[in-house]
Amino acid sequence: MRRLLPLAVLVLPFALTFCDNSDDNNNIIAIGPVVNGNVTIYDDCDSVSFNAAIAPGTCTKAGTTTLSAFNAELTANQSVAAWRFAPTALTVTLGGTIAAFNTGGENHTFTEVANFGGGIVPALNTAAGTPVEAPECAALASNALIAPGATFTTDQADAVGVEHYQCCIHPWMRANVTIVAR
Ligand SMILES: [Cu+2]
Repeated sequence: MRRLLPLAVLVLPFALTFCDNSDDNNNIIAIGPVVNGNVTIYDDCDSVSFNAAIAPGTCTKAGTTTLSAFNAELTANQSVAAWRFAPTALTVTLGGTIAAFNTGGENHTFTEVANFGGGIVPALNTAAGTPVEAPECAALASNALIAPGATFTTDQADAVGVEHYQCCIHPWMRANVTIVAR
């Protein structure tokens, strides 16, 4: 026991130094742990009818919604229920990110917008009742498309408040994210 004590005295100051550096690389004041969010992206496209009418590879899934059924529901409701984000409302802490996983068969985006608006497909915008394209969709980055099976992770939430996310292809796909202090 007598031999161990000097070693502990030597090691302890180093351990304290390491602990002290924990948040030097982060401008966000750490009060509690970062809570990130998860969103699942859903659609139900029938690959046969979608690929025949739009383009090969448009839909990679054997869903149950044919293109004509999709168009009929969109015309009737200005949205198609199976094309959605879940959840549509979630909370993350300051500094947190949101991982949006595409479990559907089509490309989608998870794009932060100041105000919900239309996307990049005029015909879908008209049918959805959002004829004016959101500026963030007009300026969509080439890597914003989330392929089936892929996950898109947002940047860190940098202010307390509510952030709006939408799909820039199917503009009725929306989520509100509340950012709270850590
Ligand atoms: Cu979409």
